[in-house]
Amino acid sequence: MERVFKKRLSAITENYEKLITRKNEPLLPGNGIFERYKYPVITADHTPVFWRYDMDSNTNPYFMERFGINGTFNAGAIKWQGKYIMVVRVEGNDRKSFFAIAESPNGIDNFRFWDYPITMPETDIPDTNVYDMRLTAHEDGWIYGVFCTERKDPNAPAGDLSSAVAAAGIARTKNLVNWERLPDLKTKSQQRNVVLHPEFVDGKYALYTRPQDGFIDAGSGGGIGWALIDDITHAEIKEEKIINFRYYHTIKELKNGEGPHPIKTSKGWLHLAHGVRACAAGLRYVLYLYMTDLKQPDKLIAEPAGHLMAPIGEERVGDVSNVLFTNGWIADEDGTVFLYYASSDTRMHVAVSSVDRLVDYCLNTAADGYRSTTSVETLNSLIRKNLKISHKS
Ligand code: M1P
Repeated sequence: MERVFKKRLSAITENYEKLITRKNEPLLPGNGIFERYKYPVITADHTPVFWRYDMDSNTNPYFMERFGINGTFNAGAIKWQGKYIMVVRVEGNDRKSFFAIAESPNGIDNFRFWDYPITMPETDIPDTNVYDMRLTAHEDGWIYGVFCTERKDPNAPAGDLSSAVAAAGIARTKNLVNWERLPDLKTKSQQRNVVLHPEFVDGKYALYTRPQDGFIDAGSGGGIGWALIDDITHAEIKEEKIINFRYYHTIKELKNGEGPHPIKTSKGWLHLAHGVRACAAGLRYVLYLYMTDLKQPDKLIAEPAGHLMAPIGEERVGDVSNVLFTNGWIADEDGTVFLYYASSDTRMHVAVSSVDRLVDYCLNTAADGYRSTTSVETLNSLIRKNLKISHKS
């Protein structure tokens, strides 16, 4: 038996080290807007062997998994003490998600989890499931984590075991280890995809919101909202307005949601979001960009038509297939942008771009005209321009 234990321990540890230290490579030439990378940056197999296995041969003679990890996805991100940090949504085989930190020296590979997951304090009403944390290093000096806390709907009729209520949980930290849990965001509707803006606006905290009719259905919510908050330690939405609307026959017809907090650029705030539409295969989640005014972060100034990224290849398949979702990106001092995205609620990937390139994409890509005819007009003007250039040369 000892032989089985040792053989499996050594094979699994060896595979794990190989995976963690594997060099990632850009997929070139790409589309000029960003480069995808060949390998996912974090998968369930990246979680430490000592999380998944009891490493004592007396209590685990077969060296079998004792704590299965189902997925590692929807990670918040931050550059902290020179390291690229992701706060990953780790989901166990028991369907419960929790947060755990993985760090990399370069942002594209060698992500390694810290020894322990985050112990997130609870409010008086225990969370059933927590997920999708957005990290904001706020100008008040705290690092905030705003995430979805899901609980069973207390008004669900007897026998209904799936109705749930989504709210925004708020926590803050100075060291990413010890977290202070603040009261959940008070709001009239259910909320998911709530994000804290990094600066005060009119002396107040500002939140991107996503009002929704039910746990799943964004319904009459209208799109990505905006609300100013007097006191983050007792956050309450008194007024909320929509700043990024949903439209018929677009990539965000059914739902949308802010990704990570926007990046401040000289031309305005650069926003990354997800959009959802329905099709015969189910829901299709894609990523898109938009920009808002530098002085008025709630005023839309540009939005290219359609998606920036949609699921391709292996990204299309997973626990919830046909989904790209993002809640983390890092803008480096030199303008490089590491865009972290999850595919199909299963694994994390990186795409690399720059602030200049993403702003160029936003400001110089045609907006949606909402009709086939307007798309053909946009294409024709590009073709005419290009053919003139090629006739000249
Ligand atoms: O399964 C896809 C995503 O669904 C939800 O996103 P949204 O609220 O926009 O529909 C979230 O549960 C998210 O975690 C998940 O990735």
